[in-house]
Amino acid sequence: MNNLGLEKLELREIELPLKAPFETSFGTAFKRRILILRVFNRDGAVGYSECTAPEEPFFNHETTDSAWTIITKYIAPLLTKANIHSAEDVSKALAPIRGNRMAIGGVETAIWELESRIADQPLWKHLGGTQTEINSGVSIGLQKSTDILLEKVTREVDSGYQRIKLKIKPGQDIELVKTIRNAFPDILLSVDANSAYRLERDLDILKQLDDFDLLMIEQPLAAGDIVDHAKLQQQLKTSICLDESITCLADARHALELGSCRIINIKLGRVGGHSEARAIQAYASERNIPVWCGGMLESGIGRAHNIAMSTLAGFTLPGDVSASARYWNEDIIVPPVEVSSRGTITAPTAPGIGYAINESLIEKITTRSEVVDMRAT
Ligand code: OSB
Ligand code: MG
Repeated sequence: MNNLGLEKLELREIELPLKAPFETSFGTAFKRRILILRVFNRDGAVGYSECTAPEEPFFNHETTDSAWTIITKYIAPLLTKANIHSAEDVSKALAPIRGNRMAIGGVETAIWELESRIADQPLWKHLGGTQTEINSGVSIGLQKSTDILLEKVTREVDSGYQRIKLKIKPGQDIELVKTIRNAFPDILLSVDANSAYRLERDLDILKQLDDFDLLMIEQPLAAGDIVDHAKLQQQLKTSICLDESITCLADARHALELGSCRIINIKLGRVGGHSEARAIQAYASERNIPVWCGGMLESGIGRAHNIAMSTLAGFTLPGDVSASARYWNEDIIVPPVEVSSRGTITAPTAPGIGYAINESLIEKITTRSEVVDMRAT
């Protein structure tokens, strides 16, 4: 028995060229190979989502290809056998799968979207969101020169974004942060290292970052180095924010109990979907730990899910959810995500993710697809 009446799951890989390459400490993305999911129920209702797994296993272990395999071979069959009465049941049913949370999150968020459409309400309300407007920041990749970086930061500050995040790595850190801070003494500024530093080797450099009044230093050390992050936090004035280290509520609890961070970045895919994201923000909120919504260079569908999640009360800092036009010439949702001159995004009023889907564009850029039957036999 399956009250949501799940009948089939469609996977599509689409290819979207990025307007400009995006460089982090772990590599450069030139285009995205994005897995778009569509779940159908017996009454013809549909739910859309995006799996946030990147092309290569450098951010975490997952990839577009690994997610495809895990979804078709394990997630769909487990859900077919399970008793799925509501979207809240999905993550429990998938608990036997170790890791692979971006694959799980892809399917889980599609089922939440389906359920909100059946309930005829915006996904953000269906999740319990209360903020009708979310605060938007930008993440700016490593650049060829500090002059180019300064130009990019200037453009984003001028368009109204509320917080600027700079990617850093060893050898490209203090000098660029100093330049941006001198040019913009008052902006909310943070840095993201994507695990590029090591405590014993880099403590001096990391301590120098304390001079720039940063809002946070995101994920300086390796994902598993939660003890070293705690040691580092004790020696810094600046708050550490964890991204890669937090894959579930238990990780958040461990990090907060150890004192490994004072801020948490929540990414829907990384934590396995809306239920876990909601649980983490509630847990953090009770402990006065601010959270914000991270990004994985999503297309409009993933972006819309991020907007819905960001309306939950615990999301008190500007996130990395920015305008579609920063990344895409043409997005797969209509209208694209737009950001006001005050750096805000208004939560949509239509049911589900609240944006129309450009099906013909999706069809045109699909490179492979597969449909998995989910009817119980
Ligand atoms: O660590 O936040 C990150 C992009 C790809 C992989 C990891 C990260 C990022 C970003 C970009 O910082 C955020 C976005 O605008 O989507
Ligand atoms: Mg990050």
